[in-house]
Amino acid sequence: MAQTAMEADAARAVDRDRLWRRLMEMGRIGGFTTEDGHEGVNRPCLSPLDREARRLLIGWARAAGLAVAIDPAANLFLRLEGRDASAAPVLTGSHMDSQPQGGRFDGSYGVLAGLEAVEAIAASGIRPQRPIEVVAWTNEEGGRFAPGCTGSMSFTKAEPMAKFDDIRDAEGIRYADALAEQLALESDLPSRPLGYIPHAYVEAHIEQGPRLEAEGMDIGVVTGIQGCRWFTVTVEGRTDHAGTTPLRLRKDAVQDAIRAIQALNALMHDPDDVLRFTVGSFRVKPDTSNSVAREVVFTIDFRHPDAKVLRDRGDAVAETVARAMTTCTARVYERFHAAPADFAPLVPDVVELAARNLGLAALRMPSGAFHDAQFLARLCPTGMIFIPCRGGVSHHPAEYATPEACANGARVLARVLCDLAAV
Ligand code: HGY
Ligand code: MN
Ligand code: MN
Repeated sequence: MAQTAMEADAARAVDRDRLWRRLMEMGRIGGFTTEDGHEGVNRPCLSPLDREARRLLIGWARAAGLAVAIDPAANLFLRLEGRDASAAPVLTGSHMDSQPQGGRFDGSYGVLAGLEAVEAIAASGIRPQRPIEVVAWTNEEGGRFAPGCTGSMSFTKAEPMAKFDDIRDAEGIRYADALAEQLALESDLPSRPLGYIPHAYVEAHIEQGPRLEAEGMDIGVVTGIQGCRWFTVTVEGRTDHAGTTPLRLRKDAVQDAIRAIQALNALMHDPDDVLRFTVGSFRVKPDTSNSVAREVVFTIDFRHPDAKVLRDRGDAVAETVARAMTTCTARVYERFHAAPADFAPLVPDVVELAARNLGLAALRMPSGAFHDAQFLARLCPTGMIFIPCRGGVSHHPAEYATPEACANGARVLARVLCDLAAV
């Protein structure tokens, strides 16, 4: 049978309702309903909720005849065997962990669309030349243990896994201990060594931005991912009585932290609004209204598609903070640095052709959000398939994509996987 005919069969075999049922069922693990009726998800990585979600996924995968395995970073693999079992697999997938105020689609969609596409390929009677694997990466979000992408950075050797050992969550639990617990509780799963070179990697994901919806497009053909740098700034002063201490004698960590953020706003100013600069966490100690703050810890999330801007402005963060101090001292620690990733044309071209063969409107575009694909791109031909999400909203309980949009992405993915695994 001709390749394109097989791809068409695989896309037709995608079961829209089954994918939607699974997305909704998965969304109930760590799910919550907001006062205004949105269905959010709070599913931290390496948690009992994460393990519950993985067991649900494993059950579906095994029922579909896929082989399950886990690596030392707790990355979870679901494998459809190929005619040549020794060939480098085509890899697809995403992540199962969410932001604390996350949605039902960020990450989960890419894993479940991958499972759906692989099941559709098998159901259409295609035995791909290469194995196809669906992966659920550990800790993409970095919500519990910062930074994110520790699973894919370990898999791709972007960083040694041991580098993450002593990261602590808000309760003081070490990443290494949470990982060891996950591996122990999933010790019934076949284990495999850390890392291999995939033949190619393709990840389906909601856009997490407004363009596809605004431009009436069905599919985003992702061409690359902007760079991202995360910093933690610690401003140290001295706590004093709020009623008796004259301002001229204070070492007020909040006031100097505000000065530092104002100076960083100036550093990061971009009249073209391409640069992204976010202070998302701002923690004060002792955090009482009648004591002068002795410490502020705030985070910086800085992103830009241009490597030079990312380097020049990012490298100026520490001195900008230091210059802003009047009575306090400051420490700046960089905890994440993902260079901009430009995808080689191979996979984006296959994605665009698959969308066109399905009669879907496709738009070539970069990703503003980071993804595990950013690290896979250093290892093998990589691409992403975006689907529209309502209002571009993400990292929010109101995150939503329609059943048809989800199925479209899985249909494109099924064709792409067939194509990439054929030789
Ligand atoms: O933060 C990000 O860009 C991703 O959604 N975790
Ligand atoms: Mn994501
Ligand atoms: Mn996310």
